[in-house]
Order: sequence, then structure tokens, then C-alpha cells
Amino acid sequence: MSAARHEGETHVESACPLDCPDACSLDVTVAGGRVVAVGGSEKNPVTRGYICAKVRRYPEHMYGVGRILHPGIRTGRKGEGAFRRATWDEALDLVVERMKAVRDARGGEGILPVSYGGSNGYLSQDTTDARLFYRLGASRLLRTVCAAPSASASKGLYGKMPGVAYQDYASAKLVLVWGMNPSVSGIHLVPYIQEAQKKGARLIIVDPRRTRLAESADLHLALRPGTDLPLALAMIRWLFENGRADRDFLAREARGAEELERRARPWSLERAAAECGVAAADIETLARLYADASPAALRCGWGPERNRNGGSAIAAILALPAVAGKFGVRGGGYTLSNSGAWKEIDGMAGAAEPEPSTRAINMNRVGAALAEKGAGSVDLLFVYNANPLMTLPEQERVRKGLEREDLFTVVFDPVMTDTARYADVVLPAATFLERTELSRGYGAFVLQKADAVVEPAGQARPNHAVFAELCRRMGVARAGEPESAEQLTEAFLASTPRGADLSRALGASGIAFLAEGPAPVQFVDVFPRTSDRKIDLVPEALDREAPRGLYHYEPEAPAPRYPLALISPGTDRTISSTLGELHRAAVPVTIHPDDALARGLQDGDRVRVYNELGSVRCRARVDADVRPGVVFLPKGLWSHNTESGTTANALSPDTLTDLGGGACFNDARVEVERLGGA
Ligand SMILES: Nc1nc2c(c(=O)[nH]1)N[C@H]1C(S)=C(S)[C@@H](COP(=O)(O)OP(=O)(O)OC[C@H]3O[C@@H](n4cnc5c(=O)[nH]c(N)nc54)[C@H](O)[C@@H]3O)O[C@H]1N2
Ligand SMILES: Nc1nc2c(c(=O)[nH]1)N[C@H]1C(S)=C(S)[C@@H](COP(=O)(O)OP(=O)(O)OC[C@H]3O[C@@H](n4cnc5c(=O)[nH]c(N)nc54)[C@H](O)[C@@H]3O)O[C@H]1N2
Ligand SMILES: [Mo]
Repeated sequence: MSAARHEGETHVESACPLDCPDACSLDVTVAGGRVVAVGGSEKNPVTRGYICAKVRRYPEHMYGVGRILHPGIRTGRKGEGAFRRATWDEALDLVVERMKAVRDARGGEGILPVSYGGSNGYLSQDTTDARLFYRLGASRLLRTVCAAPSASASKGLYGKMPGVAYQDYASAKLVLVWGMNPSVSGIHLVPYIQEAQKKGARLIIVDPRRTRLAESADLHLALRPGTDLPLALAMIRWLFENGRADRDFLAREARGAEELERRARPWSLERAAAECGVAAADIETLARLYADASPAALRCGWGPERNRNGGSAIAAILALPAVAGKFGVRGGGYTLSNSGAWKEIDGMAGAAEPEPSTRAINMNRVGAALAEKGAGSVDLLFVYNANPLMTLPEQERVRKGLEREDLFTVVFDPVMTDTARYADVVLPAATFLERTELSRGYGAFVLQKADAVVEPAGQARPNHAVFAELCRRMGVARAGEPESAEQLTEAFLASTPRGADLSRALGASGIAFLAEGPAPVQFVDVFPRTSDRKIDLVPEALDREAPRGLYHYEPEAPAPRYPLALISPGTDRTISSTLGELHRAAVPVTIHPDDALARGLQDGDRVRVYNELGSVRCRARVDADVRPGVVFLPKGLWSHNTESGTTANALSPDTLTDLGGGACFNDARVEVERLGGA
């Protein structure tokens, strides 16, 4: 649909594919062949016609100074960001020559593709790119930087059951938001929570920071980062001991309840309180309010997963609605991610061929992988859909790797990221408004397809086209394979049982609803997708995977020189580092007044935040928003946001979570010192 509202302007519908739960439908204003404004549309009823402040600035992302308009070949030192303009042919010839050289000298495993979500749509990942790297026998990347532990836990316990829909939060009598900050990372949940509050629902927040929602909460447990597991286990023990566990439900619908009860037994309220740094009475209040309320909706986020106990913590949190018997009513149950929760679109594949069994590199360890020498070295790095220098742990190690003169780096991105400044070749990527995209958020119940709204800026090209071209030039393309956006979309839809229906809906309106009518209710309309449709409270596979068993709590390693826990959750300015070129302000580290006083720090002072891995120089913001012992420096920053050009990632270890090989960003332990100067 398009309609003119002002002379020379047209309105075109689109859908936001960015890494977010919400899946906004968009109303894009186009004038003179350029996007001039991006707003919300009513097509996705849950996103209600409004969008976040970040994506409203998307036109600046498309046409701003950071945009890469043509291929470039490095002329300066790595990191300097000096490139000369090249044609696509010249740039791709060079990439192909180096790929062939590395493959011949070292084997395909000398090539490492580093990609994560990018814009997160189906067409820009795991299509022709997978074909290229699979067929070259390149090293594989384990995409673990986000959601790996929580996905393991929700798959193990519930086989990834679809979650409580946002709109059903309005029916809840109690909303428990655990380690999530919807005010910035999925804003469309907030009005439904407020609607429930207006009708008398209680709101409880579990978060080391006083988030915007926490200000209006009935109870805020500001626990120490990484201690969600003892907190959830103490609640579970309390529920069992006080006759508040729903034993009938558990007997009928779950396996492993007795074993879970046994594993929760060591966690008295007092012991958990000491570990979590909160009052035992508050844990009891939380358990009691949760037990009393129905419907009770639990919104579990990704904050609890980003530490050594992350997988077990999420599993214990997700066990709560089962133990307390919260399912079976509208507004009752839990929400985590709906990724993989819909068999209609699960397993949709654009490059239907098996992954080869070449060596796999955990993306949290890219820094270490780049330091390998000899037979195991990575000699060609192909970065797309990601900004690894700013988003992976051990930033200084990643930087050292990118500086290697014997490493050939290709970066394919719409904008000149900090990572791109280290490239030998940069390639300009089309943004989602300049190409077709098929997408869905991971909180929503929709699939959307949107065609290009405008022509790509400069010489930018879509991912699928560039990788198809590279397949041809490397001699690994096969005749008749789907290559264009239309062919790939068809291939995706043909790979799922409901493809024909979805295709019809997408063709008619660009949006397909995965559930008909009112949103599904857990244990009424949707059930665990485990083999016997039961909840598996202590899944054997997870118990085997966790180094010391599922629900084993690993206390903090003593680090007397680095007494502060650094956390780096998202803010309302960036989506991970995407759009960060537009956010140029200096970003401070937030520290509690007690911790500031102990260090002689005042609000606005220049400080150094440091540990054995690196350091960040920035300003201090002294505020009781963070609990004592915790400091906060957001994720998604660019080098221009701090004085030192380093970010929280320079302080994050590359250790892995207990499940899923996930990132332990929030296990960073640091000290903060005052620096001189104005
Ligand atoms: N604006 C914006 N939106 C985003 C993103 C973004 O970067 N910016 N990122 C997108 C992506 S990739 C993701 S994965 C999601 C993530 O969305 P969220 O789940 O909101 O994840 P985080 O921002 O990491 O952290 C959420 C909250 O967890 C708290 N937290 C930190 N450590 C702990 C802990 O140990 N326990 C508990 N209970 N809480 C803790 C933080 O203080 C924070 O308030 O958001 C998506 N949406
Ligand atoms: N310290 C710390 N670091 C973190 C986290 C944390 O909690 N703390 N959280 C982590 C989380 S949750 C996540 S999800 C990761 C995300 O880390 P990354 O995957 O690196 O995500 P982004 O920073 O959003 O980078 C995506 C890049 O893809 C580009 N892009 C967008 N669309 C396209 C496209 O169509 N084609 C191509 N070729 N490129 C495109 C964007 O311009 C951007 O540069 O960061 C992690 N990093
Ligand atoms: Mo993420």
C-alpha cells in the first residue's frame, strides 16, 4: 500500500527486522527516491503504530557520513580507516584471489566468517553466505554471543514453547520482570504492563539496576549480578516447603520435580540472601506474592544469562511457573524468546544443505582464534552482519588480531564501523529498506515480508547477491540454486509445512500471523515441544553439559584487586552497536555513591575502569541506580563514545557460560580510579 499525504512524498509499508523482540510494522516516508522518515504502522497490532527512537533515526543511518557508498581497498595502517575507492569487480577480484590463496596454502579452515544478527532478517543470513563458506570448507562460527544459554535452557525444559503474548500481560495480576529492561530493549511490552498495573496488578523487578520500570514496581530485588540461580532456587525450595508447589500439575505435566526439589534444598532464604546481597524477607515476599497471584506473568530477559551460571539460572527461573502452577490461564506463564517456538517456521532454511564438520570456533573466543599461529591459524576473516571489535569479549585481543599484517580482513557492512577500519577490503551492504527482507521479532507472533522501499545508496548491494557472486567467482555455485530475494523467499517458505498459507498471507498484506485469533495460552493452546509434551525440569542433556551439573551454583572467584562487578546491558540509543555512528556523546560509567565515596570520586570526574584484560577511560556518573558493588557501562558503544576508544568489552573475559557456550560479559570484575584533568 502506498499513499501520498504531502506533495512529492509517498508512504510505503515495511517491517523492522532489527535484533529486538517486537517486530514493528513500519510506515516509511519516501521523497525524491530517498527515505525521509520512518515511523510505525498499525499493521502489526501489537506494535500499535509507534516505534523506538533509535529506528526513527534510520534515515541518518542510510545517508549519514558513516555510510559506505562504494567498495574500498585499504591504503593506510590497519585501524586507520583509510581506503581508496574501488569498483565491485576490483574488490571482489582481490577477495577471491586471497580466498583462493588461503584455501590452497592452509585449507578452507584458514578462512573464518564472523557474522551475527546484522539486521536479523532471514534473507541476509544463512542463505548464499552459508553456501559459500560451507563449500569452501571454512571454519565454522558458533553463534553464541547472545541467547545461547537461555535457548539451551528453554529448549531443555520446554522444547521452546511459545511464550505469553505481550497483550496478555494486561490480564495479569502480577508481572515479574526478571533481568530484562523492556523500556529500552522491547518497548511495546511496557504499555501492557502499565495497563495491568492500572487494574491493580503488582509489578516485581529482579535487576541489579533500578530500571525505569523498577521505579513504579511494588518490589525491586537489586541482586548481585550472576546470583539469579540461588534466588530462583530459594523460591523453589520455599514453594515446596510451604505447600505452595502445585504438585498435581507437576505430577501431570512435568518430569524431574523431585530432583529439582532436591537440588533446591541447600538454598534457604538466608543462604540465598547472603549470596544475592538482598534481604531474606524480600525473597520470601517475592515467593509469597508470586504464589498468591494468578494470572502471574513472568518476563525473563537476557540479563541473567550473561555470566558463568547463566544457563542454570535461566532454567531455574523458567521452572518457577511450573512449580507454582501458573500455567493454563490467559496472562499466566512465561515469556522468553519465541525464536524456534513455531513449528510453522522453525527449520525454515534458505540454503538447504548440511553444515560440514569443519572446525568450529566459538565466537566469544575470536580474539584467541586470531592469535593462533601455524597450522591452526586464521588467515582470512570475513566479517558481515557484525561489529566484532565492539561486541565480542576480550576487545584488546580481538584488536591485536585485526592488526595482524598477515591477516586479510573483509568487512561487509552498510556503515564504517570500528571493525571496518581494520579491513583490507570494505564492501558496502544494502540496508533492509533497500532490499527485500523476510523477518520476525522474537517476542512477536508474526512473520513479515517487505520489499525495497528505495534503491540502495551508492553502490551498496544486498548480502545474498554479493555472496551468490562470490560463490560463482570461487567456482562453488551450482546451476538452478535459488539466488534472488524472490527465489530465496520461495525456498524458505517451501521448506516449511505451512509455507503455502504463509506465502498467501505475505503476498496479500506483507504480514502473516502465526497464531489465529487471540494469542495462545500456555497449557491451553500450546504445550511443551519436548518428546512427551511434558516439562523436563532436570533435562539429562543439560545436566551432562553443565560442567558440575544443572543447577550447580558457581560462586564468584575471589578477585580482591577488582571488587566491582561491571555489567553492560543495552540502552535506548543503540541496538547492540547498530546505529552507534549516530550516537556520538561521551558515555559515562555509572557507579553507586558509596563506591564513589570510597574512591574519592565525584559525579563527572574522569576515571579509569580497569582489570587485567584492559581499561576504559571515561567520566563517572555517580548514581544510586546501580546497587553498591556494581558499575554499569552499556553495550553497543563505539570507540568515539569513550576517551580511550575502548568499551566494556575490553574488560569482559572470554570465559563461557555453563550451558550453550555463551558469553560471560557480566562476569567482568573491575576497579575504578580517579584520573586528573578536567
Ligand atoms: N535499545 C536496545 N534494544 C535492544 C538491544 C540493545 O542493545 N539496545 N539489544 C537487543 C538484543 S541483541 C537483545 S539480546 C535484547 C536483550 O534485552 P534485555 O533482556 O533487556 O538484556 P540486557 O540489556 O542485556 O539486560 C537486561 C537487564 O538485565 C540486568 N542484568 C544484568 N545482569 C544481571 C543479572 O545477573 N541478573 C539479573 N536479574 N539482571 C541482570 C540489566 O541491568 C538490564 O536492566 O534486547 C534487544 N533490544
Ligand atoms: N559488553 C557487552 N557486549 C555485548 C553484549 C553485552 O551484553 N555486553 N551483548 C551482546 C549481544 S546481546 C549481541 S546480540 C551482540 C551483537 O553483536 P553484533 O552481532 O556485532 O551486532 P551489532 O553490533 O548490532 O552489529 C551488526 C552489524 O551488522 C550490520 N548490518 C546490518 N544489516 C546488515 C546487512 O543487511 N548486511 C550486512 N552485511 N551488514 C548489516 C550493522 O550495520 C552492524 O554493523 O553483542 C553482544 N555484545
Ligand atoms: Mo542479543
